[in-house]
Amino acid sequence: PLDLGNIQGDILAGGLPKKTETCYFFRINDAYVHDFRTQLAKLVPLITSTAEVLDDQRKQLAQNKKDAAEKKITPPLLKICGVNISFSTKGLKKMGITDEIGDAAFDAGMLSGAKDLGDIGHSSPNGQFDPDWVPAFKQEIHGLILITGDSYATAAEKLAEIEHIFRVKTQNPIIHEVIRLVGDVRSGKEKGHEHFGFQDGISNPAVKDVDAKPNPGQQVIPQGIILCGRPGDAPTLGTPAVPVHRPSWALDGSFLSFRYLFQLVPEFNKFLKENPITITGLTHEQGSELLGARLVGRWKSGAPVDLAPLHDDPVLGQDPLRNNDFHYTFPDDQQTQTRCPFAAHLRKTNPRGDLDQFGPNALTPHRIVRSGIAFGPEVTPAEAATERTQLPRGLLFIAYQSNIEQGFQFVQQSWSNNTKFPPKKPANEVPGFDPIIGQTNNGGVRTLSGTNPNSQTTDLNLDKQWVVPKGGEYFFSPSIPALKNTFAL
Ligand code: N7H
Repeated sequence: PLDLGNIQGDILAGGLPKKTETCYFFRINDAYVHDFRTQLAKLVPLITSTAEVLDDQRKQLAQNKKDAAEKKITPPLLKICGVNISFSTKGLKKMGITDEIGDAAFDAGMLSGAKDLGDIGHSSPNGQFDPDWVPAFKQEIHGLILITGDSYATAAEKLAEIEHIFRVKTQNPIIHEVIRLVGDVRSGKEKGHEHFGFQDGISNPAVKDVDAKPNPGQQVIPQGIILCGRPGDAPTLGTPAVPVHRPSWALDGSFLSFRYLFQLVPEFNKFLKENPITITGLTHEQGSELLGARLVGRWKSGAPVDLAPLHDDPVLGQDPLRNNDFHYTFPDDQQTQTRCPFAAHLRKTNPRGDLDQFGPNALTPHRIVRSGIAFGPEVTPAEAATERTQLPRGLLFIAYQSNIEQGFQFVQQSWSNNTKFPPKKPANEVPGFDPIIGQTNNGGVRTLSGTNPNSQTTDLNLDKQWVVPKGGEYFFSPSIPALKNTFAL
């Protein structure tokens, strides 16, 4: 049976608690590979497990209940710090771990798949595709250390401890920092909202026997969709599907897809302002808000448009018993876009009832657990006034799955970028691009239909991509026993 003490804490049960998160991408120094593996044994005790994450959640809940009964507020018990580690295919090789892990996308690395993901770029003189990424993600990266905390001070202290283990600030460092990215939960009323202003972190699948009480509408998936070696660990694509073979150390590990995604917030807001949905009874501003909600599939409050089609309903948005309980199966939404455009970000990335025709498990292999965090400052008054981005901000996107081809890669390539998806639609109607993350290599024209519920065949021309990928990599986040017994020496 599954032991949650074996699993790294960012993968399941809501992930590492985070107000701030440092993503520390490193390369192992060629001269000290052996030292890396011996020092890894010293890092293992710092790794936070899912059992610890759950334990902290339980303590916090008990504290909240006690506070409510005693009508007082005590400071959050948020665990001071969380640490996880994962490795790229190059990192595994560097350590001398060469067993075939059973994931072609992981083996190839994200850079070589950037063209197929639709990232913007150009052909270099040698004919190869060169995405417009920051240089660090074109270098060799061996691993990623995640450090989460309740403040910069605690995260910095933990990072210093880790750097000390790997002699980073000495003459003979065991690892080199390739790039360090820091994400922050936004503050005040934007807490938990990503930079376009929408509540995030509402919908993740529940994992069988881990998430004890799934919310209504929350899909329960087999453990093996997220954890390697567990029931449901997906076979590779193809007919007939080939069963996946994994080395024994892969058990209870998960693949981590990392994306460094910039968001052009003032430009997105400008577009909404200039293209309000015109419906009798709505002001210009309400029409713009409605457009935003229909591009995403939820209002900024989190209320799904499938349940609240014309007006936001913040109480619904905050109610976990209702805000995920929708299936795009209302009679007026099944074959139409009355409540939600087919291409809305949510409908593209988790089409729920739209795939019912393919059986009850059609969606299952393509579910992922998202655990990202926003990065960058708030929009400045100058940016708002000029409607132009001047400072980098966006999302440090992290998704876990047991099969990258069927998980992150499938959602991005076969759903969000695929203008014909989802298939359940009237003949001749083309849903178009996911307006949030759908993309083409040339950054060219993207359209989607159905933004105006009263004119569903009309295409809306999206003037530019507001989410711009600037890098990323695939990693494997091993179980804690694998770290201890196979990776560390
Ligand atoms: Fe998305 N956004 O603000 O518009 N996403 N996403 N995402 N996303 C979701 O329901 C956003 C990205 C998924 O179960 C919400 O928890 C932004 C990538 C999936 O119904 C919001 C970026 C991929 C879901 C956003 C971004 C996905 C989801 C609603 C990039 C995968 C769950 C909150 C900067 C390839 C769908 C919630 C469901 C939800 C936004 C990226 C996938 C607000 C801004 C790259 C599966």
